[in-house]
Amino acid sequence: MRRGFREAGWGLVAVGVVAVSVLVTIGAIRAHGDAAFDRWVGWASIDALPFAAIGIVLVLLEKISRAGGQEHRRTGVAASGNSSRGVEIGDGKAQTDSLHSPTETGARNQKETLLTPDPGIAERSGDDTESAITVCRTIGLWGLPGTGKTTYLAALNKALAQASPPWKLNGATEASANYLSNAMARMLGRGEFPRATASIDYFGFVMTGEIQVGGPPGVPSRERRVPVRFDLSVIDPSGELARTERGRDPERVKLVRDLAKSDGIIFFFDPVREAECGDAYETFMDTVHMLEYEMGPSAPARLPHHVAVCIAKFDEPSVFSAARESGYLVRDKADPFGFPRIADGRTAEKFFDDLCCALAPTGTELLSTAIRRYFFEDHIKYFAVSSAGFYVNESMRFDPDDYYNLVIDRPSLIDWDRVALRGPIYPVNVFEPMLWLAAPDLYEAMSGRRAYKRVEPGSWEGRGKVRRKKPRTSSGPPGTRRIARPDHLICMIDIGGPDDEIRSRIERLCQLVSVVAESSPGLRVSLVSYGAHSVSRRLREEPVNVHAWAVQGAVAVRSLEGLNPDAAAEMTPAYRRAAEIECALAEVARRLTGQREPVALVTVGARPAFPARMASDSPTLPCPLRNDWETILHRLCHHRRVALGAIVSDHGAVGEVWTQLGAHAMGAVSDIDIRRFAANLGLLPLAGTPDPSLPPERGEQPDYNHRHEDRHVEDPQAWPPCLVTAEKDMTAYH
Ligand SMILES: Nc1nc2c(ncn2[C@@H]2O[C@H](COP(=O)(O)OP(=O)(O)OP(=O)(O)O)[C@@H](O)[C@H]2O)c(=O)[nH]1
Ligand SMILES: [Mg+2]
Repeated sequence: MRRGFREAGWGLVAVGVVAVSVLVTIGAIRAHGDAAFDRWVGWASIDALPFAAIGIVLVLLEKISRAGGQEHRRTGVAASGNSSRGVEIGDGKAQTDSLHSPTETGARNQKETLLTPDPGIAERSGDDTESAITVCRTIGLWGLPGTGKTTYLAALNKALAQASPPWKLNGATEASANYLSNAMARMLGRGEFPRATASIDYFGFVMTGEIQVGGPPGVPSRERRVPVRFDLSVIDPSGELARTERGRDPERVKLVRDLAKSDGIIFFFDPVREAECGDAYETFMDTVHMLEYEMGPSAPARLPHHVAVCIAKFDEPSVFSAARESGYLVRDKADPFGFPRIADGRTAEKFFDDLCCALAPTGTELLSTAIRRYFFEDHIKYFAVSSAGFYVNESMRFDPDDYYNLVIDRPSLIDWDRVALRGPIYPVNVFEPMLWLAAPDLYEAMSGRRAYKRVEPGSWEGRGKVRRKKPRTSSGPPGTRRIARPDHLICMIDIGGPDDEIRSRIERLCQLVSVVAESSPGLRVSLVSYGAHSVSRRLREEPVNVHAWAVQGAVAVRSLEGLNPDAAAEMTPAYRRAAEIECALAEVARRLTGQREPVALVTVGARPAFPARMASDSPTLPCPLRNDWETILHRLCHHRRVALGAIVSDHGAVGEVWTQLGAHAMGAVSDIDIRRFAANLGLLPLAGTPDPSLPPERGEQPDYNHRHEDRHVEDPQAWPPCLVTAEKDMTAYH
């Protein structure tokens, strides 16, 4: 009910009641005789009736308008016009939550009442927080180690600043304020992630801002801003405490007690960790049983907490591509960066179910059902969250070919110690779970105003995807075609596996380099060694190493001789199924950026590359850096002429990668004809007639009669066809 109308009504009642009763009383006192007195009393009754009726109508109208307001603003707290008065919880009892230990708030969930803001608040557009709706909440974070709980908190401040209109986050205590400024300095300033949490951290935060509610976006006359203040107590435990192995460890019991008393829980599910460890279901069940026990026998059939289920690290290439391929992505039309996201709620829930099913062998498929079994369905909401956000390059728009915002120095899949941020963070969906838990209806008001545009599943497929076109044909006169001679020989050697195999590979490569260096003293030679990703904490990792780059042949031979197979062999146990060819290729491609000279790339080894993502038909774990050897090789060959040669161990090379790496020349370590191999790559003149077993172009006679400087003006069509560049349309990359 409008304030002016209400005040006028009550004024009328007051004047009516007071003035008329005074008049009637005076009249009655002065009345002469019983008849006159009775007449005054009669007037008194008649006059009182309409004013009483007006009063009753006003009371009823007031009641109705409050009930309407309550329906729209269910947040569990009654607000007053002054936040310093504290808040009233549930039954109206004044409440001042301790920021360092959760209070009896769990019980409050069961008797959650509706928010009734001062009716004037919503109308006072642009008001400061003096008259804000104030909400007091205890939120617990729950998730296994490394699932991104602390990073989420550290990114919250940035997420709030990004909101429209922007929000503010302050520490409610000195320790919390210090935490916020340190986390900001660490993540935004130094590009570092937070350290692993040691036990249980308690924070007190004050979130203040405004929610725009009312008409549809862009209709200012119907919009209004509602100032809001959240007093949050946040519990951030170490993920170790969620693990079943910790049994009934006192710290773990304390955590469960804290969670039991909290109003809302943010549950972190990290698909990358789950693919590696597969323990989310088991630990969820264990903790949830402890929670049930803690709530006691009088608790309702399901746990009363509100749970925001967060699919963490949505920016991880394996997670992001899964969402993209399944068509879950949307863009917020108002987002200046055009970041893709997954709509909260139903869509995110479906994606969560998909991820759980994809990880089925580990039991994860049971997790989604278990969450719905232990919490009330309308108390659960799903979010796809990225605290690190997507990388934004100079274009200041999301780039589907370059969005990963992490730099991984050398981890296994879950070794987070050496991971840093690549650029500034733009958190995606970090504010939303917190807002939903604190004030669901304000969240609905905010999210209801968003306009999403669907990203079609195929819309980015042309980028980074291979399309085939007809192989190029030679334009030069037959038999006289010149083959460009590589300026640069790049050797990539696998230094994993049995000692004697490594030794034979090194010997063979030494032989090749010596032979070609002797014939072309100006040739530059590079040496890159690679092993396998560790993919688990138990396995050691041998990273890609560049031992020599663009040096003389003799120097490269010395580097090769310096490779120590004994030391390399010591690195066992190592992952045996694959070798990090994709990372070695990425390193080579990086170093060749901007150079257009023809190169020969010789790879020595036998193991297949790590795939970019988990494949259902392959047991090999994906590359932790999500490097895709095929894409890198395409790019490498697209920008310059690359002759590809492979020398494989005697037990044979496995996988398509070797077919492509040996596109122009292939030989076995034990019986390779080094001269012929080198000639097929254009590194040596080929003696004798063309090899009839090779495609016509490969067997053609290279022409070495040109001077070294002439190489760049040769017919680009004349280079031996690289399978990769010749068969695949690279225009899609531009
Ligand atoms: N790609 C990506 N990685 C993330 C993100 N958030 C966290 N990480 C990575 O996950 C690691 C662990 O994050 P934390 O926030 O420390 O995880 P936690 O759940 O607090 O871990 P504990 O304190 O050990 O329980 C970080 O060091 C990052 O490498 C994210 O949004 N995207
Ligand atoms: Mg932590």
